[in-house]
Amino acid sequence: MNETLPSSNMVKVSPETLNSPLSNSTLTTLSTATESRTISSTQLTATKPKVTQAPPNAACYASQTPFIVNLNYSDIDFLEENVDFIEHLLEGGSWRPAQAVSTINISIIIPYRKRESHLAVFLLNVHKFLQMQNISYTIFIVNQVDDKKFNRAGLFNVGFYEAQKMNSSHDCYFFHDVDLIPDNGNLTYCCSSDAVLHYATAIWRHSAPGEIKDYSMFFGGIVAATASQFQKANGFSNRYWGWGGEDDDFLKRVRASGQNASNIPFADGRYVMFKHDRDKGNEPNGLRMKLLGETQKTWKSDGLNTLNYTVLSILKKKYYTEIQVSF
Ligand SMILES: [Mn+2]
Repeated sequence: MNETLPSSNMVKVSPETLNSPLSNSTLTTLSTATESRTISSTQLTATKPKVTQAPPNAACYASQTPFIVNLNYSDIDFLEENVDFIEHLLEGGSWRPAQAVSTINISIIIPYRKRESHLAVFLLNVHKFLQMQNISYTIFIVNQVDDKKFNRAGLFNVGFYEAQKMNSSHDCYFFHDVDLIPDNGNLTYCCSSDAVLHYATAIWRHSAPGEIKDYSMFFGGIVAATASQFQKANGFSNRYWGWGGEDDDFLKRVRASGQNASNIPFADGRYVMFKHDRDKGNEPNGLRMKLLGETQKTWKSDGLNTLNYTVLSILKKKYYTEIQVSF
């Protein structure tokens, strides 16, 4: 069951809690963390691979508009009647600015199953957040409608493949959880040709505002890649059913394919995460450590090139394009 949304529409984190960016951030290649992971940077060992933590390029940091995260909406129909920027959306949750600051065209890919209240809050905030940046984008909800265990990584692959078919001009893909809401108007969504980017590095929980956790040693939540970077890594693995491991696997693929991984700085990658119980059908994957041990030899023959799924329908809704898929 999802947590009740607060009546206040503003939850702000004080800047003081964000003024200590990490100088020595690393990413793990094997994670034993649960969803409430609280590992600090000092607990990481020197044997773990270092990841650069620099802004990918200046164009990614152009936005200067304050952004106030709004957690007040839980009903998608309510948005339609009350939120003016929704009117300017094109069919299927696309938007193009009148005066684009760049030619960037972003696909936001959301793996999804039965999270209606999170989706409403996500749409309210992320449409507004992206429109402030004057970039073209489309939001894709990849809805797993079968009864199998949830396959977050497989849904990312499906979303990438289907989004490419629909919009071949889209060249920047955000692989984005539905329960992470951006909380920094200066954070701009873009891809870097230098590295696959990990965005959600500083996460505070909706249930515990003010307490910011450092996720810069992980590669989950939100990552951004160009089409060619994603293809070069052969996408995500299709073999992770249930919770855990697929994000670490993706980091291994990025590296195995000779590419860099980079963190958005801790001071910038701020997100709100909704607390939620374990979803039915997304129980921890007991095979994940075994699978992670095999990535190095299996990544070329498991991924985008072995994707097997059925699209039941593609619905161009007002706020998003929904791809209903079964594996
Ligand atoms: Mn979650």
